Amino acid sequence: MYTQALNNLDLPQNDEGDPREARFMARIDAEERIEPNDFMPEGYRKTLVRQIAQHAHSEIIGMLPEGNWITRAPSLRRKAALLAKVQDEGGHGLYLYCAAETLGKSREEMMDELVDGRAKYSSIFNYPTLTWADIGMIGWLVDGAAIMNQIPLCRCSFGPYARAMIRICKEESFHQRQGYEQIMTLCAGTPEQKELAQDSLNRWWWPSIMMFGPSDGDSVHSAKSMAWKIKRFTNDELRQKFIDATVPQAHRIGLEIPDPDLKFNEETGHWEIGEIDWEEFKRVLAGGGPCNADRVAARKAAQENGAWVRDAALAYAQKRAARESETLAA
Ligand code: FAQ
Repeated sequence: MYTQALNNLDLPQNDEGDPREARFMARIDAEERIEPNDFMPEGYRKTLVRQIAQHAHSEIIGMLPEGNWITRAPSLRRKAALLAKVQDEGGHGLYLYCAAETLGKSREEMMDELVDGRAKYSSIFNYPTLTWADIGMIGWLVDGAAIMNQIPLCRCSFGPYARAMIRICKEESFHQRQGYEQIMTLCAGTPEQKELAQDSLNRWWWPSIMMFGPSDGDSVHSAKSMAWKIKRFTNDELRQKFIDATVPQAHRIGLEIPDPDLKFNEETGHWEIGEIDWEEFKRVLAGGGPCNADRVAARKAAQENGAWVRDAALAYAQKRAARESETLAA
């Protein structure tokens, strides 16, 4: 109704000659939420499908490095927390696939793209979890980076994505807290335990910094995504917020950031980091990270092993629908 009313307004046409695009931009500028059945430019729809699907895949692939430690957690309490966290990540993936489906992309298509290697997912999940400390480090750094990036997405202009992000962020905040608590515990333990935490920080720091994506000058999609209010901050702005929040947390528990060029700029009030190894980032995105092949193979196996469950659920649903229509006809 609302869209129809807007479509009847006599608004100026935009460059591409479709008056609906000008109305759409007016709604974006007025901070209105765009819903699945509303008019949207094709570029907006495609950008959302791309970002939401990549985000969903990241949550699902992100279950693998942590799942690797469920059977080896050092206590029942740690095991229960890790199990719950991995399940939360699975839930986030499912909300996000639903949000992408509202834009006309089927879940089957998204899954196929993931298992045949066409779809991207976050670079961070192509690194291995070698020690128990890596589990705490993922909570502290990876969930920490994820919430820094995702809290602004709660204000994304596309309704289903923004609403999914509200619940996701609540859970990710809890994950970050429990990860930091795990690392604090190691740092307050024996020298060997503290060394485990430092070694893990040394391996996860730079990949976490890279999670925010290419620097602003190289980000292909940021300008459009910011204009459409899908993204509210640039990649570098979010990266800086994360660095400023995390460096003092590391220092508080006696850990050293593995960056000889790290310094605090008194004038700007920000921590400045050394050069990011963008060659490593590109290599991981191109499939050459330490675990890319394993991650995709694990998803492919899960997809194949779960085929009978999907077939059985479909057969049951079809049978039930047939029975219901027979009852109605009788
Ligand atoms: N990894 O032009 P931009 C989590 C790609 S969830 C891989 O700057 P954009 C939860 C990008 O897709 C973590 N690819 O792109 C958890 C594009 O490729 P394309 C995931 C990357 O979209 C915690 C190209 O580079 N979070 O951790 C990466 O404007 C613990 C050019 O880049 C989200 O997905 C990367 N790091 O900005 C789970 C949040 N960075 O499509 C388990 C939503 C960039 O042209 C355990 N996404 N690329 O082929 C976003 O905010 C954005 O998509 C960015 C990238 C910021 C990731």
